[in-house]
Amino acid sequence: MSRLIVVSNRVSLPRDTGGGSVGGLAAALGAALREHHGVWFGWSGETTPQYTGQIAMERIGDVTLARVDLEPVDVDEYYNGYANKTLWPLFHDRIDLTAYERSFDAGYARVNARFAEALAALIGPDDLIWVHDYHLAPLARELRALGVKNRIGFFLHIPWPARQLLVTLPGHRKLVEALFHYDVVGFQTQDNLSAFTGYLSKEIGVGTPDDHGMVAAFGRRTRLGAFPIGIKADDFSDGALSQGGQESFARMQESMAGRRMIVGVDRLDYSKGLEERFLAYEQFLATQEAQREKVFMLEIATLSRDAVEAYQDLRGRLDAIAGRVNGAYGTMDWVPLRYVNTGYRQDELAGIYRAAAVGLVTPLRDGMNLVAKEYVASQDPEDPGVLILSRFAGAAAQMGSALIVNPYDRDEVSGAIQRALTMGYAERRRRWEKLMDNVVTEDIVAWRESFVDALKGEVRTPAARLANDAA
Ligand code: ADQ
Repeated sequence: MSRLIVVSNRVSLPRDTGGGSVGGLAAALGAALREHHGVWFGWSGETTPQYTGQIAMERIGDVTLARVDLEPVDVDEYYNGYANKTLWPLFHDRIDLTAYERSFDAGYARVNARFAEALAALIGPDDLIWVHDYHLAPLARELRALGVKNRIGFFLHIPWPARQLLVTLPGHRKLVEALFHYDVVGFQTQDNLSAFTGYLSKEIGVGTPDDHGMVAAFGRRTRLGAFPIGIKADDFSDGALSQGGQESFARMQESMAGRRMIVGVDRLDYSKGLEERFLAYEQFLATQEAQREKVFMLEIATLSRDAVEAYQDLRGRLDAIAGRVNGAYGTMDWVPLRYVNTGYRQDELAGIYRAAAVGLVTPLRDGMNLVAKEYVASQDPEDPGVLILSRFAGAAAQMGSALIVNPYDRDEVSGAIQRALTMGYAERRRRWEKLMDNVVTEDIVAWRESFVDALKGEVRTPAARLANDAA
């Protein structure tokens, strides 16, 4: 059996998270790695004054973690720079926040070349290599230059931007060309895939992919597909009933004092639409006087990328809006907007989700958004809450039974909150059942199996919906 080598910017098995949040991704990849006696390679998260290329190997059961330290300048230019100040904002349609600096470009190229060199030494002849996300787009090209002939796949967790935005990136063609060194390139949604093939057609003059999603460009052939990521549903449905889940549920119930809760859970990121969400909630409080003191909103936003200015600015604005809303509407025993920057364990989150009558998930742009799926999976089937979901989350393509909103439209979001709070039981249950059906069927196992099958060269439908469907 061939080994699976997973490569991502950071390497973190659940064990590493020190009791904080355990990403579903880490769990899912962990399972795939165990099955394939795999290796997980990436940055350790640590810096060293001078890059050595030394790999710290650690074996946990059947999985080997392989981590390298980076220099501080790498973290500035590659991670905080090209990844988080150039590609992240651009791929989330924020060209106003996108910084183009030559040093970032050079740092990105340097770290990818260093990763390739370190990784190449670990690769055996039959190994499958699965590279994750925008930090590492050029990795396959670097590996090929070192003579690596293995099958290599790339999955993009974030959206692929419209051609009109992508072409503002100096070197956009080089970035796209790099992806053609992979055997498989996977996107979250058909829309993202169409944006990619749209770029190929207009900028490169390449035709539509064939029936297997194969497309030829830059002298190479690659298979394109949409592989919508899911969650491990029972982590949340069972998690809500676990001891930790029940405790956080009970704690919420007690603090609610008979009021109903609207919940949001996000990394504190401008793509998540938190500012717009707070303003829509403020509008709801202004217009639905009868609901005041009967509901409250809990926003749990963990700090993220705090070294990047745009994140610090956003944090300041959110603090100000939360203060204003609570100052204007709060009473001596009612805080309308509870806003916390704490991270919670997965079981605790499940209990919180279950206690909420409304899940408010309103990103301005999101590759998928797993919180929407986690909220659904955590509900009590006999008394489920209502999901309000942005049309700009990748998840909206699968979750049409949510109340779908335009997060920029305060009236619409405020109206959807009122509709969710007043929805009749039959409709609430019907919508939830449809959503839950999708969350359970198109789960994280389906996602990784369909991608790994494609990487092995096997075509599986419908899980791996291939590029020709998008045409
Ligand atoms: P993210 O942008 O991080 O992921 P998301 O999909 O919502 O977005 O995943 C966030 C994860 O972190 C969820 O599992 C959530 O439970 C957890 N989390 C968030 N806040 C937390 C808190 N306060 N405490 C504990 N846990 C918290 C990127 C893309 C997404 C895509 C995923 C997976 O931006 O679009 O869905 O990758 O591909």
